[in-house]
Amino acid sequence: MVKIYAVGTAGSGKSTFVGAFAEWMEERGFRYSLINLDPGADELPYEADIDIRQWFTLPEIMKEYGLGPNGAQVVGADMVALKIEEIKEELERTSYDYALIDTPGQLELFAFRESSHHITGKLGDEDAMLAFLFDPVLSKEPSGFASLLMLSATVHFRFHLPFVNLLGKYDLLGPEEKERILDWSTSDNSLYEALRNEDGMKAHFSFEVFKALENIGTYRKLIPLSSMTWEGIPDVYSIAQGIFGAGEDLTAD
Ligand SMILES: Nc1nc2c(ncn2[C@@H]2O[C@H](COP(=O)(O)OP(=O)(O)OP(=O)(O)O)[C@@H](O)[C@H]2O)c(=O)[nH]1
Ligand SMILES: [Mg+2]
Repeated sequence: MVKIYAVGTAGSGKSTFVGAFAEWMEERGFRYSLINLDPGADELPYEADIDIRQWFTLPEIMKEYGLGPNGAQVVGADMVALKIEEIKEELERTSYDYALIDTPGQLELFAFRESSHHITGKLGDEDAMLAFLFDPVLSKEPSGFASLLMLSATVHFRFHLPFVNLLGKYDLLGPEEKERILDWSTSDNSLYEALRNEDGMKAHFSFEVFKALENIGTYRKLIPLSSMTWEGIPDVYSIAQGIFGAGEDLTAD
């Protein structure tokens, strides 16, 4: 079973992506499981087959441990890992080709806590990949875009799983913005030029960041994604299929 983890900064569109991907699969008669690992989720735009909130929610953790929302998020992230055996058992009751996994709003909890490795490892990381959503507003500025590349590289470095970078909420960007951002993602020259034109200290720092990115070799095409128009969803499916060869061949469609 191929597992696709939706990751990204708070509000980048992870949950909506999971919901849209599920609808897209549903329309094609594909079979999938939806897993919510975010105990802080209020309302989800999809019906989860396995929902961490069936065991605990953020308000419950806050109350039980006398914590504020941030402390409770940290405890919640570790508590998810403690439930992973049960999640795995539930998942194994299905024999679907795909599992779409929604992660907590705070990217750093998923990216930096050891419990996340426990989660991906237990669920099986040999057929798992990360779909990293770029926030479109942050992506509009060269330094914001470079920061997201850095963040995505950091997440990649932490997990060593195949991943795709997605330019989220693509429908919200204007034609010129779309072209500019996609250009930055494929041509290091154009990103370099854009960073150079940013002002003062920021430009110097951005340039150093740029050099680091260039050395790491994180240049890769961003896939435009809109959970509203479904643009990009077939691409994510095809990439997953290309890596793992699971599910039905889209080209046969
Ligand atoms: N126009 C547009 N809006 C989107 C898209 N994806 C998400 N949104 C909106 O962006 C907001 C945040 O989306 P969510 O899916 O909740 O984002 P999230 O990353 O799960 O948020 P947290 O879990 O709170 O971090 C919602 O109002 C969504 O309707 C998209 O592709 N296009
Ligand atoms: Mg969410």
